[in-house]
Amino acid sequence: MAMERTLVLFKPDAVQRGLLGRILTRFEDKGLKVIGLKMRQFERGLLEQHYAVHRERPFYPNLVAYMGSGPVVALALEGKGAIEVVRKLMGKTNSAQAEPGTIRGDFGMSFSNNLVHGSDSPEAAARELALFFPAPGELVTWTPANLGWVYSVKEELS
Ligand code: IDP
Ligand code: MG
Repeated sequence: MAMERTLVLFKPDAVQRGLLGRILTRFEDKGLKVIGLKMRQFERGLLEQHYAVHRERPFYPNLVAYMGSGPVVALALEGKGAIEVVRKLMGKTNSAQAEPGTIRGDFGMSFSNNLVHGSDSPEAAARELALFFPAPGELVTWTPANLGWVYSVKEELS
């Protein structure tokens, strides 16, 4: 499995409800490496681009308005198969149907206000990371002290 990078957003409901720490802990506890982190109230144009694949969907106008309604935290994560790992930790889009144990399953009830975004493919991850972390140096290359314990050095890191 390849080392991947993926974009996570803590949506305005996660910020307003004071869930940033608990949600970030899910990702850290799993062994994913944080390589970028920022809080902004993002501009409408950027959010429209981010969700451009959903432009024709009925929920699109509300989605863009909600994502621009307050501060959002953008997080870049790295790990083996990180894109799918993050999607699994998030749970199903409709929080009411998301499995207990997932972020949406444990903290949410809503379809739209579902706390987190995670890229859904390598192509989406590359596009979204470039949108939210455009400047050189915004993503940090570093080696966690416990990397050789999170993964098998012989089987997974060489
Ligand atoms: P995802 O976030 O699980 O990848 P997508 O289908 O990519 O889900 O939809 C993007 C976001 O749009 C969702 O996270 C949710 O906030 C919102 N959304 C998607 N489908 C609906 C819907 O049917 N009703 C209301 N909001 C929706
Ligand atoms: Mg999606």
